[in-house]
Amino acid sequence: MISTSHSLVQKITQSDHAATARALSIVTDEEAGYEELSRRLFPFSGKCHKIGLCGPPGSGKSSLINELLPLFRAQNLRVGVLVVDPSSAMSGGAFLGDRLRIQRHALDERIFIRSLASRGRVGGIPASIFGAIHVLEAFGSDKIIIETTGTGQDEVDIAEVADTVAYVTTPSLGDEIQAMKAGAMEIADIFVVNKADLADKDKTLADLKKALGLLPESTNGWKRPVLPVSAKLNEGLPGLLQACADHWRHLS
Ligand SMILES: Nc1nc2c(ncn2[C@@H]2O[C@H](COP(=O)(O)OP(=O)(O)OP(=O)(O)O)[C@@H](O)[C@H]2O)c(=O)[nH]1
Ligand SMILES: [Mg+2]
Repeated sequence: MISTSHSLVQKITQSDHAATARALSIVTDEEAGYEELSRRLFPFSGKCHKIGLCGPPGSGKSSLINELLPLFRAQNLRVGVLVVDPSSAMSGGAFLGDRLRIQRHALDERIFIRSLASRGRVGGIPASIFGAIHVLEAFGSDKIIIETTGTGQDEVDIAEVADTVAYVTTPSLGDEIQAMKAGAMEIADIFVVNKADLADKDKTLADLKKALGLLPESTNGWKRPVLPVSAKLNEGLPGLLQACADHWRHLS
């Protein structure tokens, strides 16, 4: 078993997609040997920038990832994507949609995409996400994007997992801002109003900025930007990428 995980890790570091997929199954399903594998993966951890995209179902997180991937690739970055899959908690084809939307990138050898079953609550982030991240770090990811509907009330907080948390809302969810859980407001480093091609965008932006004004200043001096974007029209994406990079620089 020891030699198996040794050669598996070697292959992962050579960006072998099959080995990476195999290792992800071992750590997320806690198959035999997962502890040994996790131990061997650990030295690769901690260097890569983890970006969490959270927000209500249908706000366009997967669509945004789909548009962000080519921008990361243009910067010659290697990217891992983990989608916390709500379809195990809700019936329906939510993940199928994600998959169809994102899968054209799966042919790119510098991009690795994987879904993880959510546990318990809808969008609840499974503890196995930490192991999955270690695998994608060994794969050489410069960025790991984690998509989840979960925010601050889940088994694992997205803020515990990601360095940068972007909260994605939309104009059509305007009322949601009033109802937005305090946790979600507080953990986000970047606010994204997607579907800015829709009417009501200005009201949503204003509501969000007002709500943010009521929050205490972030302790580390970071000013949380509110960014209108449209995944559909491919507008505002470079600004979102820049905000993620700025936040990462701010942290380090
Ligand atoms: N008008 C408009 N529609 C969009 C935009 N971005 C995404 N959509 C649509 O919104 C719907 C949901 O998009 P997804 O990307 O699947 O949203 P999601 O947040 O990943 O959804 P879940 O994974 O189910 O939580 C799809 O029908 C998209 O085509 C946008 O910028 N403008
Ligand atoms: Mg999605």
